[in-house]
Amino acid sequence: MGGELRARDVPASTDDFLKQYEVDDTDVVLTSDVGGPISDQESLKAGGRGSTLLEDFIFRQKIQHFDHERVPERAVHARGAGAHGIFTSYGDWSNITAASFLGSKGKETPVFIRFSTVAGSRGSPDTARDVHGFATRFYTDEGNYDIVGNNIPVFFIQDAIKFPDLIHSVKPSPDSEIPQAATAHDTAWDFFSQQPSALHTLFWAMSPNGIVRSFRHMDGFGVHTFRFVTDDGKTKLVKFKFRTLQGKASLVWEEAQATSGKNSDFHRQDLFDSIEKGRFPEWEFGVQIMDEEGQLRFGFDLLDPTKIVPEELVPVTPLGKLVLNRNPRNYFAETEQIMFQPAHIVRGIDFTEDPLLQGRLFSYLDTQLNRNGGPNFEQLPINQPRVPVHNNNRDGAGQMFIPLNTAAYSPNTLNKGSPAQANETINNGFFTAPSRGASGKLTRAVSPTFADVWSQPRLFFNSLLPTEQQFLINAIRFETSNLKSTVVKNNVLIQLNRISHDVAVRVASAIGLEAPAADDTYYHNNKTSGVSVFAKKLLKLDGLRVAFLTTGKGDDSSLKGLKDAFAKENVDVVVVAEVLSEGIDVTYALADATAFDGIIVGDGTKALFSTAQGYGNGTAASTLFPAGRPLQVLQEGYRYGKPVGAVGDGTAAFAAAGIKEGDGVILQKSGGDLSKDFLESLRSFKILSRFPLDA
Ligand code: HDE
Repeated sequence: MGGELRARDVPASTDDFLKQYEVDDTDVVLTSDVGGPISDQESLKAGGRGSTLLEDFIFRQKIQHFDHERVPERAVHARGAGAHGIFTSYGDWSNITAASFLGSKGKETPVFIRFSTVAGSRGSPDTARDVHGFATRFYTDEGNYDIVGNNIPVFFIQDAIKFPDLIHSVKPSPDSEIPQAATAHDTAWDFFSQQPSALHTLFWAMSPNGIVRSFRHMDGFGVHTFRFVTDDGKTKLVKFKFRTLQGKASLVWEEAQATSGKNSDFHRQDLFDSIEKGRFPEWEFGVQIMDEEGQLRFGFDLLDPTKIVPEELVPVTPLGKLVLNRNPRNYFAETEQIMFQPAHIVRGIDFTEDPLLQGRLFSYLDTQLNRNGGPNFEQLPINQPRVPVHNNNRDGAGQMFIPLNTAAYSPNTLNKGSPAQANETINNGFFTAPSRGASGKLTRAVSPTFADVWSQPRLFFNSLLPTEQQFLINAIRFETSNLKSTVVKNNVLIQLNRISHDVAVRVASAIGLEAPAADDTYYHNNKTSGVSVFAKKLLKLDGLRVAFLTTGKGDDSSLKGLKDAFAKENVDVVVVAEVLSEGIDVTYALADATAFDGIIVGDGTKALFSTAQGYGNGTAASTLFPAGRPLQVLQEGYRYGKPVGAVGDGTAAFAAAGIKEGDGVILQKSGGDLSKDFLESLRSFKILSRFPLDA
């Protein structure tokens, strides 16, 4: 055998591997599934008015295929969107890992990322408050490598055996199937308050990190500690991070709720449109690198997935950049059928003993078998590696290939010992880090090193801006206000009180209960960076949308200049008027504050904002539907913390809306240009000073 391992006839390492599977239905004749031309699309009946015949194979084939169109949706993370891209390594990282995709500077590896929410079903709204999935597949030249991570760096539980309990508690109630894609119900908080390992992740989810502006505006994390292994067997512990190069941004809760109704595809559309317009979202992929020795040295256990390693203690080493640059061509074939597994690993990367990770290594294969009805799902185009596959796995439902080797076992002589074991001359095989070992008495206990689950939620809370802390408290107030059980509510207060007496008191005041007396066992004043959403300005404004509210009668001489200035930053100006016509993008009937990141009122619009057109007074002008929509868009945009601006007599709208001068209220001075100030305000994204803090 030479170094060349020949496989199925698939092109290896092509950028666009999937092309060979694409089907173009243009200028062709309709056929049956087995290729016979179909000339008539009516069903076969006994007489013009007669019954349909069982004999009608064309009818049966079409309907039967339709009846089987669905596969089970993912048990969790059912709602999602994905895209193709490229990972480029910044360097040769063979000093820390043998992973080939990190083997040289500039090396490119195709990727597919699927983003998701966790609790909702496949048709649930995108802007539900939730942890967000961030699952990345690297189609490396040594096989597929998946990092099946989230936008929140920690997880609710420390042992995989509790996963069904967690998910049963957050999913809708088994009797009514309510609420969809939400944790604001008794079972979820019953679990969270009985299982305090959930608190840290819960705090992240209740903060702005749980209601991201888009998938492009969030980081991704591998969550568990993994191992890097070099060719000569040296190992390091690592934590993975994908840092968004757009910058982090989030919605506010009321806005997220309204968006769910106005555009339940909000995130999916943002991702798709950004890529279609060539504004490719980017992330920097990096690792926190730690020695194997002293795994408890930070005061917590590196195997505990409810802990972050603060970046002050171990900074992130950037390894490469990931760019998403192509949308799927078929949602089902690509995004729905991609089947990630934490066990999809490549040489140079190894697992750790984190009990959550260990359980996931079983669960994902099992769930794929269930979704696909057999073991050949890796043969689906989106799942195939970009390198040849050779082994003695055989048969099963939907086998797509024709294996020629009749000696489908190993060792064999009849096929010259092939497929042969990889070795140093013919590829290197996987290897388990030589540092790993196992010993100890069998036990079903949680490791005592996992016990403190309160200090890090406090670290998280301490590290937020005051307004973000307020958002978090308001979110817990919202969720707990929905609870019926006083026992659950009190249990929640007991847990919150272990993190912070202040938080417990502020939540208790809203739900009409008393917080317990302060319990300062876990109280401290430490802070860390990288957990806040709004502490840093956006790095890029790509794909943000600013409404320009106008009459559509051409009163707006400033519009062209504004559009040009915004286009330089890839910000879209969406012109809103009463009637669609040349230069008008949407009508007031369709426009809603949730669709925009900022709002500018154009010149000549005074009449549009006349309070005489307000709600309920029956004096709507002309076709405006419903009455007062322009005012409503402005007021709600302001309330959701968006920058608002006015040109010329557009300032009259502010008086009508009750908006006073202040941060993020940008008025065009005579002869001036508001674009610079407005763009600067967009970079802050939300005007936090508009949101009141508890006294
Ligand atoms: Fe998952 N998880 N998970 N999970 N998970 C699934 O796999 C599971 C966990 C994550 O876009 C399922 O293909 C168990 C942590 C993402 O296709 C299932 C445990 C993290 C996705 C499953 C966890 C994740 C999934 C459902 C506890 C972040 C979507 C369908 C041990 C590090 C991937 C499927 C995609 C999906 C099981 C915990 C992330 C049932 C048992 C921790 C991003 O196999």
